[in-house]
Amino acid sequence: ETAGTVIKCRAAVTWCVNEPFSIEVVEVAPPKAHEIRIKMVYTGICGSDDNAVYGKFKDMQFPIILGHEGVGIVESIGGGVKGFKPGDKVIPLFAPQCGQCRCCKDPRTNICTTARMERPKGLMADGTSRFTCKGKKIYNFLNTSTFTEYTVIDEIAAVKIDENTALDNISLIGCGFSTGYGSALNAAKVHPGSSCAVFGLGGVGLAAVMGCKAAGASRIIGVDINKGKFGLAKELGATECINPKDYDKPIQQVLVEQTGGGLDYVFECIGDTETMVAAINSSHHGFGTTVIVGVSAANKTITFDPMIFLTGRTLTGSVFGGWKPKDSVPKLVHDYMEKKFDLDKLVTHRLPFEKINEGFDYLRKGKSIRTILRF
Ligand code: PAD
Ligand code: ZN
Ligand code: ZN
Repeated sequence: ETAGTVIKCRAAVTWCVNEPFSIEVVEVAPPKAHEIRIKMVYTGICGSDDNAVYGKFKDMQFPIILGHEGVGIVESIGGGVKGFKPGDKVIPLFAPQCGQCRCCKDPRTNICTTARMERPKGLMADGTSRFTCKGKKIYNFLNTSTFTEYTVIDEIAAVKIDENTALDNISLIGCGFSTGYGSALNAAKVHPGSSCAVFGLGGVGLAAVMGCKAAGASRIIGVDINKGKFGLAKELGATECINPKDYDKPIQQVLVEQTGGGLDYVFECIGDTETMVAAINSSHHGFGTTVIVGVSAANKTITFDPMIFLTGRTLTGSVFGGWKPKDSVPKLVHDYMEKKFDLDKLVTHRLPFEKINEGFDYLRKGKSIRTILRF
């Protein structure tokens, strides 16, 4: 019986920017009102966690417990919690859904006003933390923090899934898969017969390729500087792959030439401002749409010739693939169980939780798509 008590457990703490993960014993306080405490079962490693290690997010505070793509089981609930009970299988939501704010009530967006995406502060809604280690307060990451055996999450930032769900790979629905897949289906609304290019063939970009294919695109061009990603990209639906390093001219020029003037839809799944501009310039005038999915570094900006938009191109972006998370995640889990899409191919490595640094090493060296850590 752990409910109501402080739990001591293992967590991967990031003490400072650029430092390896340190497996520590942390204290996890019981959930307060409208919070739930979750025993993590699996967590994936996403490109955003890596960006966070390098301090790419604005106003992020250390020491911190990173991780946001996970799945677990409710251990206990705080006062006033209605939608969860101990034993429920849950997926944490780095993009919450309060259901009450103007954005939650508007079908045009999935970005809940409580999300504060631009300024993650790393604390619970009451301004305090549930994690301590060696007497120090530890911050959370994107409302979730999954690199720990137990975490405490606001009830608006988690969702219950079917009790019969196999948990092995389902953590990917908490971020990478849904983000990429939804960017094609919801943000771009790719239409049958269209041409698409996906910049960056990591977990997110490959899921975007899957989304373009599911939407019936007839041409899907994968773009990556690591040709080791091309095999899987083609297996998942890319009709061709291009390495910008193989050309003397800029990649946007190559793409425009090869597509008779540019693409219908372009996805930036890298998080680099230069490739964002290249993506915009690869889209066709009059109707080309670019979707920014990658997260750029804090304080970076892009500039462009206004003629690009005057001549009818569209630039947009999406968080979590545009899915309203509480509504959509259980449906995505259901569709996965019904084999309507196959995200298992995105999982290239499995490791015990304590080998987290090895998992990040695979990501940084371009060897993995998704590593799943088990607790
Ligand atoms: P990843 O590191 O697995 O994939 C990035 C890919 O980009 C790799 O295959 C690289 O080789 C490739 N790449 C790097 N530089 C270039 C370049 N100049 N030209 C072409 N290819 C290049 O990361 P990921 O797929 O997990 O995440 C990708 C981005 O998406 C990252 O910025 C992450 O922060 C962001 C993200 N956004 C959301 C969202 O809700 N918008 C969610 C999850 C991840
Ligand atoms: Zn992520
Ligand atoms: Zn809301």
